[in-house]
Amino acid sequence: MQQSDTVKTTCPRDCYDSCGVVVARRGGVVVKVRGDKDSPVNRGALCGKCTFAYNGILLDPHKRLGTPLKRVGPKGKGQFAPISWEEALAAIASELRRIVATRGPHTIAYAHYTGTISKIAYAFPVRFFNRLGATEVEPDTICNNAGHAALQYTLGSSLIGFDPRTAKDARSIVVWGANPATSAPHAFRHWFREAPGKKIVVDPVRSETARAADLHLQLAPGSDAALAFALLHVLRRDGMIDRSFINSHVLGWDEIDPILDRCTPSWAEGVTDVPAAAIEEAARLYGAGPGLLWLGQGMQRFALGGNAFRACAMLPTATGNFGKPGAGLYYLNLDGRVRGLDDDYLAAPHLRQGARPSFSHMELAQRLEDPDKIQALFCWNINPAASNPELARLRRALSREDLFTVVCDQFETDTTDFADIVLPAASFLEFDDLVASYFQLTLGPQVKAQEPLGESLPNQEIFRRLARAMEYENPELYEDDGTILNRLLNGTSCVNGFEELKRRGTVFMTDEPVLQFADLSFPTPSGRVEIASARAEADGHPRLPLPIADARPQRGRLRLLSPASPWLMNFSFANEPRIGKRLGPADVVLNPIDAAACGVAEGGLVKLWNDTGEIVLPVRISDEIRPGVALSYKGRWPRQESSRTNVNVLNPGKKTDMGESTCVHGIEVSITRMPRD
Ligand SMILES: Nc1nc2c(c(=O)[nH]1)N[C@H]1C(S)=C(S)[C@@H](COP(=O)(O)OP(=O)(O)OC[C@H]3O[C@@H](n4cnc5c(=O)[nH]c(N)nc54)[C@H](O)[C@@H]3O)O[C@H]1N2
Ligand SMILES: Nc1nc2c(c(=O)[nH]1)N[C@H]1C(S)=C(S)[C@@H](COP(=O)(O)OP(=O)(O)OC[C@H]3O[C@@H](n4cnc5c(=O)[nH]c(N)nc54)[C@H](O)[C@@H]3O)O[C@H]1N2
Ligand SMILES: [Mo]
Repeated sequence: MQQSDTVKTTCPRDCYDSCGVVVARRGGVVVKVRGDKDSPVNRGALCGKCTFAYNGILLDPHKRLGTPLKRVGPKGKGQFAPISWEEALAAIASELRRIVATRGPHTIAYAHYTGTISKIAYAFPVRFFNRLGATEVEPDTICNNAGHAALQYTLGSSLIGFDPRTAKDARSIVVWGANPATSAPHAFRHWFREAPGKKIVVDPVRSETARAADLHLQLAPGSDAALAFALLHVLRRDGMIDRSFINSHVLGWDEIDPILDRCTPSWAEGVTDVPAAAIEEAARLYGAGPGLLWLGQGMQRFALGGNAFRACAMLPTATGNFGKPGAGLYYLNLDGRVRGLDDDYLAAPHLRQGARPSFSHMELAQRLEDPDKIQALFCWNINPAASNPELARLRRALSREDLFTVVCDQFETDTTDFADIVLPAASFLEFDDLVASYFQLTLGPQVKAQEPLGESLPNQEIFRRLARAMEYENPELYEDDGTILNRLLNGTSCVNGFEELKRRGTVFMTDEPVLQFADLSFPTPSGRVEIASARAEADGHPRLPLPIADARPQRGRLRLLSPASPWLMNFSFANEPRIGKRLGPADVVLNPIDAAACGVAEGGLVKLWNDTGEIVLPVRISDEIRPGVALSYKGRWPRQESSRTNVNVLNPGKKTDMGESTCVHGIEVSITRMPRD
């Protein structure tokens, strides 16, 4: 009889939760994946999407890529023949050598993001490209770089947030432009819902999170900075500003102070559509005592996203909401040092000679069109032929016969369709690694529960083998996982080595909540919170945040929002049949007023269009969104859709005011009713 046992591991999806997972196996083969009841984060549950995907496509040898593949048909058609690893690596090495010798290594681009956030599989491949001298497609520009840039100026770091456990001491929790009910389902259930403080949600959509709040400010998209200034106006008027904190720890309040005079709630009502009385109420709740402010990634994806972040960061600053229990601001908890993790070394930046060439995802289509700029493209942990802007243009550029393209994934995707060589990646159930949540201050082991399916390999092993094929000699390129894990964990006090972490599963860094900026020294040049930023000014930005908003869409046009879907994980899992059944066909949500103006009924078809592209979708009518807004969730795969595209065909790839980042929630579209056929 085959032996049955269980393995504790951690979900490495790009999600705030990083759930504890228990894997049941028989004879060393995974039979069931479920939540770990000992995990303080998910307390035994696993979300619906991961339950389906981890017990479905991830274990299915017919769905997973099992061998390296070589293109045998036209680009973009996904026609391949299996080849051996030896052949694949030799073919790649020979092309890379040729391009380095003829065009230079900077004409080799690599794109990667957060298909997995486990430490080694995320970062180790970058060592290879640093050694090669290739050009990086700036990872965060597809997601959250405007917020990073803004908080760098103001706080000196965007990576140190409040410890969510301090919510027990908070009188209010403001969730501004995030929808944890979808994007952090367990944090929503066990953190947001259970926290004792008053909840305020700022979102143009009446999301499930907004519905669970005490107060929902349903603002016009892109008007966040104006709202923040009006809140500050009321806080100042009502004596809720912390002057002693400002005097000791803030630069530039004196310059903001006179601007606040005109930022009355009634002025803001005109700019944001939030009733003045609701602004008064929100200021009263936030000003009442220690409060937490979560700035979501959704709220920096528009033209003035950086300015909006700087404006919102003034709220905890003006009220002294730092360095004490129940207080703080959170964007992402990604600073390895907070957990004692030495993760700066993971990508071995010293292997690079000179500056790191890079460009924004917003330029990917345009750059790939030009053979003088880009000769080869590598993708791993990312599916840009579904997730990037300017989708039609990008897919045309990816069709270039002379663009040598290598894609590493677990599945055939829209991006593998364009590859010359496809490399099969192992799943998180098939190798050891380490997962650090970007919300909770936890660490979790990723533990090998079975052998990789087929001939698939972990990212790190693939790039070790590629380094060998290139005959590179740097030892960093061959460092083994065990050594890396030990080095990473050396500085942590919460666990004594990887073996102990494997036994314990998800652990918190400390027993008590960590205080954000406990010593009230901020990692800015002045050591203070820099509302007025000389660095921003030197980079060509305004010295101060400004009380401004995105222009409203032109007459007859709508603002298209495409946030996270509860059933998809970014652009992953769309190929899981049980998820497809739950999702049904892609659609667009319109407010009854906009649906009536367009003359479309529930289920009717509309064309969404602008100068960049068009897509036809069925309509769902709901007042969960404001008039003037259209909503269509992200994550659809063009190769599976009857339209053969997704909403990213409408995204012109405009850059945010800071960080050259995505404006995906700033897209404007016209809508036209389509006849039924
Ligand atoms: N319209 C619209 N578009 C958006 C967004 C939006 O809000 N609206 N959001 C943007 C944001 S925030 C993001 S982060 C991006 C995300 O977009 P992507 O990064 O493209 O999507 P993911 O699904 O995270 O991951 C991509 C691939 O990684 C693969 N993968 C998983 N694990 C591994 C592994 O261990 N090794 C390898 N080699 N591959 C692996 C998965 O199978 C998947 O195909 O999309 C952006 N695009
Ligand atoms: N289930 C699931 N979970 C996910 C993901 C997923 O695809 N599916 N993706 C993961 C990734 S990569 C990321 S980056 C995060 C993203 O998760 P979040 O940080 O929650 O961001 P979004 O889902 O993009 O958008 C959140 C909210 O921002 C609102 N919003 C849009 N425009 C504005 C605006 O102008 N102002 C304000 N105040 N709000 C606005 C949207 O209506 C939406 O409800 O989630 C992660 N978790
Ligand atoms: Mo993201």
